[in-house]
Parts: sequence; C-alpha cells; structure tokens
Amino acid sequence: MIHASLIEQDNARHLARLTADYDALGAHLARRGIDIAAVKAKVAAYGVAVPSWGVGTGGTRFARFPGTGEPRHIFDKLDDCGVIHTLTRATPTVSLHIPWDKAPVADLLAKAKQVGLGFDAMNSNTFQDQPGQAHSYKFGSLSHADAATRAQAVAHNIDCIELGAQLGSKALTIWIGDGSNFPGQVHFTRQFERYLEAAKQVYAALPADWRLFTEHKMFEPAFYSTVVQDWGTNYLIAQELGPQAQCLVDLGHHAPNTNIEMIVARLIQFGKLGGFHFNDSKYGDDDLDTGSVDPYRLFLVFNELVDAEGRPGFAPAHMLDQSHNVTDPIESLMVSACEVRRAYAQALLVDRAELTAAQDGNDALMATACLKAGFRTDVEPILAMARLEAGGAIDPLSAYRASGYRATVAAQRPAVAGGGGGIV
Ligand SMILES: [Mn+2]
Repeated sequence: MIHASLIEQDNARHLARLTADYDALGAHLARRGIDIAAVKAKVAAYGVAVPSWGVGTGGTRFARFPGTGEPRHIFDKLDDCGVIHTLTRATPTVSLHIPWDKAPVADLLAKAKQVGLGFDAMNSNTFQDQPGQAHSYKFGSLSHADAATRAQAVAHNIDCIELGAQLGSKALTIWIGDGSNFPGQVHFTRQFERYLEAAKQVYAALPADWRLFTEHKMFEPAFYSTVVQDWGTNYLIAQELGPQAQCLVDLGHHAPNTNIEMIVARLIQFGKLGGFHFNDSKYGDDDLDTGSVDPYRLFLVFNELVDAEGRPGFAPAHMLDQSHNVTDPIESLMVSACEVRRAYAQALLVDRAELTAAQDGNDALMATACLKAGFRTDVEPILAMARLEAGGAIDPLSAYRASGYRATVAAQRPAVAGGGGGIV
C-alpha cells in the first residue's frame, strides 16, 4: 500500500512552505477574530465517505475506457479506498453497494480492519437485473405494477439492512430506477402509492438506531418521469415513513440553476436532511468531481450546514458520488474529499453575527460580502496542516504519484475489457 516513510519523504519537500503559509494565514485570521487552530480541529474531525463503486473507472452511454489496475472486486476496492484515506485522512468510511460488493461478512470486516476503514450507508440495487433473478426490474422495482416484483425488491432491501447491521453500518440508501419513458405509461398516483407501500415494508425492518435515506432525481434512467423526481416528493416519502426516514441530496440530481442550498435549508428546518451525495455538474447528473465546476455553490451548501451545526438531531451523512471517466479514480476522489473539506473550512470562516446583522438590517450588499469573505480565503494551509498532523500527506496528489501505487496494482490486476457504457 502506501508506506509511512514515503509520506514522510514527500511531506519533507513541502513542510517549510506549509509552515510559513499556515503561520501567515493564522495571523491573518487572528486579525479577523478567528482562531485558526479551532477551524483546523473541526476540519480534521470532518470525514466524507467514499463509495466503493467510485474507485472503478466510470463511463457514459457512449463508452467506457478502463484505466490500468482497475479493482477486480470489493477487496481491491477497499485497498484503493484505504490509499485515499491514508493520504487524505478525510475518508474514514466506505459505502457498499449490494449486490456488487457482496462477500462473506467476516472477510469484509477483516479487510476493512486491515486498511483502517469503517462502513458507511449500505446501498441497495433494484435498478438492474441480477443473474437468476425471478422478476425483472425493467419496468420498476418498489413501484412495479406486479406485486411479486415489488416483494422481491423489498426483500433485497431487507437483505442489505441485515448485511449492513453485521458490518456496523447505520443507514440504508434506497436506489431505484423506477419511472416512465412515455406520457401515459404509468398512473402517477397509483405508482407512487405502490412505492410508498413497499418502502414502508423496508422501513419496518430498520433497526432502531438506523436511518433510511431516499434520493430524489428528476430524470434517468427513466426519461419522462421518475417516482422520486424532486425534493418535494422526497420530503413526502420521509414524512410518510417516519422519523428514521430522511432525504438525501445528490447535488447532480436537479435541474440546472436550481437553488440547492435553499432546498438544504428547508430540509434542515424540518429535520429531514439525511445527507449528501457530493459531485458537480454542468448540465445534468454529470457526476463530475466535487467542486470542479461550481465551487461557490458547494460553499453555499456548506454555509447552510455550518449555520445548522448544533441543532438537535442534525447529523447529515456525507458521501462522494462521482463517475471518473477520464482520470485516475483515486486521484479524483482524493481531490474531491479535499474540496469538500475546503468548502467546510471556508464556511466556518463566515462571521455569523455580522451576517445576521446585515440580514436583519436589510443590508443586501454587506450580507453577500460577508459570505464572500469566507469563500475568498485560501484555506489550503489549514487543510494541509490537518492532514499532516493526522499522519497524512501535505500534498496527497504528489505523494500518490511518488508512490507508484497505480503501476504496482496494474501489475497485479489483469486489465479488464472496455465493455459497454453506464455507471460502473
Ligand atoms: Mn447519488
């Protein structure tokens, strides 16, 4: 994997520069009345989960171009996730996707322990058929017109809960592809009634300390309608199911220009924000690297999260959900984990008393300038120092490239065929 001595060697090259930058930023923040050590401590405690499927190369409906040394199974994936956490110290947990990652519980636990990772939310898959499956999901799963198909989808979700409980997971995220491709194809109300009835059966199987997350998405894989098309429907589901059900916000699952930070604020206000799938987008569910297109939007989301810190029951789950089509997935996930922490650190710098005063005084310009003061601050020295002090890399990308990890695993893992498109 990545030896501590290699990280030390690489850090030695960056240490003098980092120390100077950190001290300068500390002095600058002190003039603004901010204690840099307090911000660094919060950043260091902030973790974001990596999805197991994220370490494989993604694809589009056109094609998929596999990289070298692609993980062959969940144990290779856990190795790759271990590398990401070793260098960034920002990704302590992995989110499994069942059945893609199905393996004996004892083996999963042993591997996770070996690479120093825990397990985050479990993800069920009823959007594609598995070999030997009795009923097809071509026309839906939890909302399918056929009762036996719905029962099969419910049973799969309950299997995911039972597996996750043995792994130490505390949440289930339901993934569905249910919807329609033509006007008139489905009866909106009857379809949603069937969905709710099935989801209630899954909810009933939740352990007392678990949460159930549902994700809204306005299109894909269905192109005319989806069952959970927007945050309003998502909120209705969480309300119908009960207190353990909350809404997941995937940043890419909205129409362009949607005010996502406002959706986040609404869900927080009513205790229904379950968490995030972080990514970035330009046009649709592009699954681009977090913060790569619109870092200000990411900051505005975190501005709402920092504002809500300390509210009773406020504990959103954070996960990256991206498709890496042209980059080394490990590099993209490392950079993205750092981008999430960056937005968090910038949001921590916002002077909340000054912001409230500007809002209450109808000083629109000063209110927005107050946000910009947080966003414009280069917090990289805080992020790097937090990594260094936790045993990680000052510059994860530099250390990763110096390690030669990709070439090492490429020699051990046979190349896979290009295959078709789609998320992998
Ligand atoms: Mn997602």
